[in-house]
Amino acid sequence: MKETPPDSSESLLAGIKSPADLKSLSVDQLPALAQEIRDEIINVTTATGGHVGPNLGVVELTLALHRVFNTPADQFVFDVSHQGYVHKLLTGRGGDFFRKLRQTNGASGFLYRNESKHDAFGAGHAGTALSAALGMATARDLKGTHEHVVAVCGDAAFTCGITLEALNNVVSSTKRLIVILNDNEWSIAKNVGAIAKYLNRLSTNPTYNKVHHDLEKFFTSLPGGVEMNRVYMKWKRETKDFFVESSLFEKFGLRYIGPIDGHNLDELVKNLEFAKQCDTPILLHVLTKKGKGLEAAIAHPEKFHGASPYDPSTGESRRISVNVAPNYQDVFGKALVKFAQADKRVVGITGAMPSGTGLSHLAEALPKQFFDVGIAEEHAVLFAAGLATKGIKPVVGIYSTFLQRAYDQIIHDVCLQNLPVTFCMDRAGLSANDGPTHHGLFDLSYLRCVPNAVIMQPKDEDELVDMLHTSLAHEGPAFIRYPRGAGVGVKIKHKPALIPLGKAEVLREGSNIMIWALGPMIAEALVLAVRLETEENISVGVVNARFAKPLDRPLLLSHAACIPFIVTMEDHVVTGGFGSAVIEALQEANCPTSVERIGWPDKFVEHGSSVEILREAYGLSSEAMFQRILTRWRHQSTESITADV
Ligand SMILES: Cc1ncc(C[n+]2csc(CCOP(=O)(O)OP(=O)(O)O)c2C)c(N)n1
Repeated sequence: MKETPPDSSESLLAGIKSPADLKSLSVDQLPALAQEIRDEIINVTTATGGHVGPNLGVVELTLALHRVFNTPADQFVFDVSHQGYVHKLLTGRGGDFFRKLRQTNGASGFLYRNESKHDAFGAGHAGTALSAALGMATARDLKGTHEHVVAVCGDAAFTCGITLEALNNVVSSTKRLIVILNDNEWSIAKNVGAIAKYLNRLSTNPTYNKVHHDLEKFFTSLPGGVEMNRVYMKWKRETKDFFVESSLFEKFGLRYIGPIDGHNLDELVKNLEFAKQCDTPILLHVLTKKGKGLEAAIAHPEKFHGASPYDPSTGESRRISVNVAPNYQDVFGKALVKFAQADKRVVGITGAMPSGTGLSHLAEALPKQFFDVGIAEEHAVLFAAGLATKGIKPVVGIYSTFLQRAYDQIIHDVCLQNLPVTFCMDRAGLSANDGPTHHGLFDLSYLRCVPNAVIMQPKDEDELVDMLHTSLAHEGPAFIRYPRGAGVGVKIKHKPALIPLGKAEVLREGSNIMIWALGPMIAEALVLAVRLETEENISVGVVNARFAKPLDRPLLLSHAACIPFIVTMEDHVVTGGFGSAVIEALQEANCPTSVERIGWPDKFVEHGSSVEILREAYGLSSEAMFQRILTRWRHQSTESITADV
């Protein structure tokens, strides 16, 4: 591993504490600074992992933005904001803070308004920049101030519905907005759909733009040329492409400039200076190379979009797998291939996440039964609903956090019509390094209240396959949640079993306390049960709840009838989650049984070095849970003795 270069007076980067320091450098120094920034990003991410490719691609673009504009007075809104490392390095977040990227007390992997005054808008989900920037530009106009607002959007952001909704509103909302289309042709995988094809045509066939540029140049060179150019622009709009085709963006009323070489600082600065003076909304189409400066990242753009710690010379992951168990997403992807081979009606749908969700297995094996719809979760779910009306069995592979975007489609289109769509929600639970935009901590709460939704969580990878099998056989919507990473290492049965809906599984009997747990919390519950029994002589049972909805009420009520204390455990917020479902069921049946809910609090949990560190910080370490259950049990026992007396 390369050593992280020490801060030294010769290092240009070390001397940059704010964008003003960048502006004090000469133009000639910028290429050297760009190199230092690339080295720093590579050095740091080899150890921490992170969004390597996207950031290496925007070094010059970000330098040019900070040369031309003045943050925080001017405002940049980065889409997803996963490409914000360079911006962080230029806005006082270098050195040790950046070297702890995505770690506890280090820089977040995304931008946050509370991390820096230079972060005008936080994000982690795609497609929000244009809309937010338009809101900010409109607020500026309403307030009569004059700062610049710049939205920096990747090409895949234009596959998002919200970006297109914002585009539709730009000219009716403001006259001054600068949009950077950072086009590297990649989403996480290769960008997909008609817009990707269109952008490719636009960037590889600059004739259109050249004709316009030449005419504009010609008009502005004439006496009274600025006015003539204005008339020409108006005419161009009104002739409706009769003379030369205008770009899609011009049809939406934005001025289009491009394609611009995104690694040519001089060209970038000139075009940004021009954009700064424009009195119409303008889009600069900037072409960049994802991973520029790191061979492995250029060769493997998908892997290096978001990489785990790696060896920069080989590109190989440094993560030593101590766990021989396969990842949940691979188990899901491979199982789906088998179900889809056996039944041609089974199809898989992803919103631009084929490898992350494991659907790449299906894409390779059965491409006709696989759909990547782009970063379009709302469409993915509605598309699935449409497919389901015709007897197709759609499986939407999606991260829990990104399914949030399709909430109305879940309610209005899938569940209301009781359509048999299966949702496989990956990354359900804490996603340590990525932080609050990526934790899958809300799905039980937002799904539990929707009629017809069946919600399950497997205890291991074998049960995941059973649940997929059960969902595909179910005549209505089914949601399966499972965590990031490795399963527990159990053998997967040759023939999957159907699980009766709403049937929990007792893993361990107990007479004092019964722990009802979901998913990965079951292993924790079993450890606690043994400890409580051996160290404290408390008899503790454990239930694999399997279903958050429908809950196994008969079993729960039978426990409540003879066991005085129930503990629920979930990798989810307690507010409205699984534990709340248990309390509701007991309350409806008038059971006075005490319940202790263990889960994440009603807070946005920050990023951290590991799940364990965050669990510790929130009182969810094994020891803390042990003490909590014990304290509550003792308190309860004392109370019941007092009551008896
Ligand atoms: C709503 C949502 N869905 C999926 C993702 C996962 N995701 C993160 S970045 C990304 C691709 C972004 O591509 P692009 O905007 O072109 O930027 P690039 O990384 O190529 O610079 C995706 C799909 C997300 N962040 N948000």
